Amino acid sequence: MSTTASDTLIAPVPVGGPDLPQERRMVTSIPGPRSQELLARKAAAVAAGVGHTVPIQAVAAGGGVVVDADGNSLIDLGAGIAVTTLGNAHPKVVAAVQEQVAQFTHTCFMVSPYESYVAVAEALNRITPGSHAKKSALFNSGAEAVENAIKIARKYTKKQAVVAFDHGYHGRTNLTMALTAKSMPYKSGFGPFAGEIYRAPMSYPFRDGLSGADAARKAISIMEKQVGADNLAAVIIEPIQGEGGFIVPADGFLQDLQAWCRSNDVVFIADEIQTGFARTGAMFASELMGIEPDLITTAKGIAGGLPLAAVTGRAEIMDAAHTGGLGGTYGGNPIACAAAIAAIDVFENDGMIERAREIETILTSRLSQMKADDPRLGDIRGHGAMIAAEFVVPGTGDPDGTLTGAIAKACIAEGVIVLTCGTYGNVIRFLPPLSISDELLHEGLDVLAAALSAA
Ligand code: PLZ
Repeated sequence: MSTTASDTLIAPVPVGGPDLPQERRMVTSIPGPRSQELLARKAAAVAAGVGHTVPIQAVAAGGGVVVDADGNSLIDLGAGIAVTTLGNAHPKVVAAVQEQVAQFTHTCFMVSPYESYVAVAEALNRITPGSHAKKSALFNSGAEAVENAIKIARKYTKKQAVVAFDHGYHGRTNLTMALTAKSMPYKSGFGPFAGEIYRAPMSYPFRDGLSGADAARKAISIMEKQVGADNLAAVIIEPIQGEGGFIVPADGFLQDLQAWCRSNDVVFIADEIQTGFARTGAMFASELMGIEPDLITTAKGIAGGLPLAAVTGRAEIMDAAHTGGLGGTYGGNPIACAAAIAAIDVFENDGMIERAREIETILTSRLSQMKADDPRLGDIRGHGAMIAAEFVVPGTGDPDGTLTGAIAKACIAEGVIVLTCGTYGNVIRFLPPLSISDELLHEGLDVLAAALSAA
């Protein structure tokens, strides 16, 4: 009798969450037979445009690992792109979701309001930077939050233009594609894009060598000369850029932009979708950068893995949209809201900010050591559990995307999930869940170091 991959299923699929064995365990090469089976079905059934980075069939995750259907246990240095910040299947999130799903799954907040949506709004108004009066509105995805922040800013200012930045990423919907900088793979062939979007240069200390003040002057000159403050509704920027390469602007850049926005009736929007919720060693990266945005968009980490997003900001701006002008069938779904209340409690009370800082120390010291020994490592940067290594061609400093891709692939083959980013694809980003142990983090970095020397 012939055996198929399905027959060779490893003993029962483990239950996810922090009780999963915290180990890197390779029982097959990647992808193993069961994962290959799923990937073949994916290729046949799922649109080709939806890619994947790690060729496995995930069946459980928690702590600092993702387990696949073949029994491999991979070290998770990606957290599903900065989503499972407090750990996958966190027990408090699981309990909150189980309780809510048995109570009611949906009423539509715009039809019959419920308490958890209001409680999430209250929590966001309290924990986002600034002591001014704030209000919030809830949505499903980061892109949807960004769309709504722009709608609100336009309605409030009665102006239309929006400035986004080089290397910026804000989503894949039509308006957010226009805001996103990188053509391939996010925009290519998908135009025409939304109008009245302009782009300004980002402060990128490793590549532009400019002070924050000089970089801000360049950006402000474009806003004044190419757009005009009289036409400009909003400036939107990630306080630390995510997909664009974990670019940390020079000191003072964001403060100068914000000051200019304040004196020109321009809404300053911080997109904290990737940086939010303890990720950077502060509840929000804006705190690290010394800014208090007028509006802030959040998603990803907000609800422990459930889809939820928000716009939070100055009450007078948030209230500019007329009743009925904001919303959506699922926005602020009760299950996602229950998860967010549990998640925010963990972020505030279970030492998450401190843990992000500990992870920063481990990541930056190990990576700086590697950089000292290897000129292909051009720059190590970031904050908290959001740290990146930028790879270059020694001598010229040109971006080395080929090397970066090869290293990432080698890490995944050895059971370490790493993600790349950057306009030139030459950045490896580390976004571990804060629930990862020091031991696993070090082991992941050992694998990276070996991949680097072998490359
Ligand atoms: N703004 C700053 O990081 C999402 C996208 C991955 P959604 N980043 C991961 C991919 O290839 O699609 C993101 C972000 C910032 C907005 C978004 C968009 O959030 O929830 O993916 O819509």
